[in-house]
Amino acid sequence: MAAPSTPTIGGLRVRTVLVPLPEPHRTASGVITQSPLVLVDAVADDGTTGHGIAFTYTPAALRPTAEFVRNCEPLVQGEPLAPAQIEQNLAKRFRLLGTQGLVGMALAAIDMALWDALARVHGLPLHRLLGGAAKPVRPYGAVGYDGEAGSAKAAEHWAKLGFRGVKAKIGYETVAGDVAVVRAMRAAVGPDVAIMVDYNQSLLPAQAIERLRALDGEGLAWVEEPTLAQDHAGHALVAREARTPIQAGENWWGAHELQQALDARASDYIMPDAMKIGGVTGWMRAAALAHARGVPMSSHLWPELSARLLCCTPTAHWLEHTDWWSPILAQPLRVEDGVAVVEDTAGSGVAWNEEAVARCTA
Ligand code: SMN
Ligand code: MG
Repeated sequence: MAAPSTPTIGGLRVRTVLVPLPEPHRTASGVITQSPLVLVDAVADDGTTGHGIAFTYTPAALRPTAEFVRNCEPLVQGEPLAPAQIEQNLAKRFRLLGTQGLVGMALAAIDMALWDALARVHGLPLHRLLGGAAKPVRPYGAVGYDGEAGSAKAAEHWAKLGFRGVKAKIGYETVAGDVAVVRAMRAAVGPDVAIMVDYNQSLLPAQAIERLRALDGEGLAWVEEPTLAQDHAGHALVAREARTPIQAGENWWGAHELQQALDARASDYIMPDAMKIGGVTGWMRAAALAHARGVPMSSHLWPELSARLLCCTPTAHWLEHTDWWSPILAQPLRVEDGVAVVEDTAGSGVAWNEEAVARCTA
């Protein structure tokens, strides 16, 4: 039987939304009250449409990123719907400029939309298009920088929903503050729920080593980004000194930076961000590197897409669960009995709730 022919890319549709968070998400490095998102639709010449998301963190980057995606349309229009080949073409096209920052965010959203379209053309869920099969992926719930009582309450909320892990933002004024928050959460969730903590790059390596000494006895599943994300040597120093596993990766740009971080032994675990790592194409390269070195790999944001990608990740670890973008999605990720439900529907799991998109248009 002949395979269906590959359609060509007809064009890109680009929209911008600001999705308010139900509650502000505080970190040691700033607060997030809304999600500025660039919604990218890749339309194939047979009408099949795939969807991708760029999260720009700040509204200041929203329109420039959208504009950059629009400016990329002539570079992909009329080309075969072959995302890995398009990635190579665009990487070459932007080699002199570089593919980090807004460029990387735009290219990743295009990559996500192209893979989603390809999966839909073949009538397959993304994980099956990539040769994987649905498997249980454990999500953890997000707890903000909300003090002892607030963090314990949020952790208890996730545990009651069946989540087997919770991750809190820490980096309080003193290490005693960090320890108090961890202990309050432990008292709220009991011994069987994993607790992770995230410093969001707020410490110097020497400070991190000191704080880790106090936290090492608390049974934490990991300590995330204790110091600057791009300081791989600093992270490696902390990882060598700490008994608790170090986690990092959400701010590494592309598989090459991930490889440099692994070479530097910056982190015991890794958690690439589907956008900063370079979309589906970048994720699969990262998964291969993690596999080659036996490093457990979790995800950052993009829960619907990441759940499918973790099904194709040999060292899959935890899924970061956030529902921030659920309002604009037709089918947000469901969690049942502490496990993410990976539906067997065609695509990457991302499709729009058009009414909500219209309400959030920015
Ligand atoms: C985070 C997520 C989204 C915005 C800011 C910070 C975070 C995490 O570091 O790990 O979830
Ligand atoms: Mg983090």
